[in-house]
Amino acid sequence: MPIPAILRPVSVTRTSEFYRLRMADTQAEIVKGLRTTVQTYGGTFPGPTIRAVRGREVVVRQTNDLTVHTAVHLHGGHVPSRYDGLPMDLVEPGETREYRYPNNQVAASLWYHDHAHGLEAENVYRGLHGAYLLSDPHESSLPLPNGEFDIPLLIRDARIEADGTLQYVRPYDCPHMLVNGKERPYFRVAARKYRLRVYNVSPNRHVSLRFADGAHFAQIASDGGLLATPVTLNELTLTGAERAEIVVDFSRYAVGSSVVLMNTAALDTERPEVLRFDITRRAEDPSRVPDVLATLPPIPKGTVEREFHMSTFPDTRINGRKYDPDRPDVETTLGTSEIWTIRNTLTRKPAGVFHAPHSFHTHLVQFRVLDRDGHPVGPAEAGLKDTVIIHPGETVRIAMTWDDYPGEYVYHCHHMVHSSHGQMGRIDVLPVESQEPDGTSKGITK
Ligand SMILES: [Cu+2]
Repeated sequence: MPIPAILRPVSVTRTSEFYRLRMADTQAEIVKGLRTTVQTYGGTFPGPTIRAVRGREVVVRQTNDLTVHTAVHLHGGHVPSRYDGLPMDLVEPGETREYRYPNNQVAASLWYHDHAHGLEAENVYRGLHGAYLLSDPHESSLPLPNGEFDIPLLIRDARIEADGTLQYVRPYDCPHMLVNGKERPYFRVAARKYRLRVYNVSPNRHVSLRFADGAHFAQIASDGGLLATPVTLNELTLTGAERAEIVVDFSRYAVGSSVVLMNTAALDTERPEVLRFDITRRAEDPSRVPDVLATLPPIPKGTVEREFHMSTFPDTRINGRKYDPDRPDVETTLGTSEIWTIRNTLTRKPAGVFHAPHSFHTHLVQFRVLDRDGHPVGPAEAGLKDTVIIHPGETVRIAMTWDDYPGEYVYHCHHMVHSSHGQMGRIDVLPVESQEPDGTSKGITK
């Protein structure tokens, strides 16, 4: 299993790191012995990992040397609208565009990926995705596994033909599971604890990950950062674009043995194996998982409520409408706290339909998940989130505050085949001056 290289800055100033990336086609060996043409950031599949530190700006100059439009979005990033990579804010072939990320949020496993209107699913599928690991002094001070024992796992599906061609097809025709760009790889580990940053970067599928022996592990972080306390699990479900950081202790295995990570949500026609860990050596392990990881901010007290109905048939829509970049669907005012009720209008999961759950994602903010069908969510979903799974028939409520940056943003299903077909809405965060004279905000879902 490859580990994506850490991108080196081209220059560093007192406040900022400057990076350059070129989007271009290249060839990768995804399946052993086959050459596959992919779209890349910086020539690697997936793209290189950007490491950022809270309080230091990251500036990325992106040059599009592909033949398709692109837009680069920092998923989970608290970023001004002009650097958000909105669907119509395109980098045309041959163009260069600078994105500036302030990194004024807590440590989190973010990722950068394509967001060009109508093309994001295919562009991400073809390779335009990479990890962006933000650290902060508090997180760095914890005794968690670090350095070579802190590893991102970018998991996704694909269809590779016998001649190596990467076919862009329906999700239930994608039998190849890739981790960091290789099909069902193995990873040589020491018999000690590892911090694994698990990403589901599949365009259109959720995964449920479990070790073949049912071993437990500790979840320490969700999309937007550390959980308050670690959560012990033996299965981890991640919908499209969700992340979880887990600490796995391989010291329970003998040197020379192996353990396989399986996807229990694989179709009957697919192999469930995702990744094999080979325990090859002993190692010192001064790391541990503290009982208390972080102090979470208070849950926003929403003063505005909105409802969103996510439909699948006859086409993927939100509140019956398809995304129109010229139509604001929601207007709010900077600083407003809101409660959003999101319902998956499918009443049950149709047999064999992979894309029945939706993956609800908001730009700009991390939200909190209040409840699922009226029941409080478990501790793994109680931290900072930017993406949440909505199963058929379910209603999920989330709360957020639209703070710091006025401007245009989007919210959408992160099953990217759905968003590419219009399951996305536009939210305009208005500056405070535009409040109504009586002081009420324009909290109206049109
Ligand atoms: Cu969807």
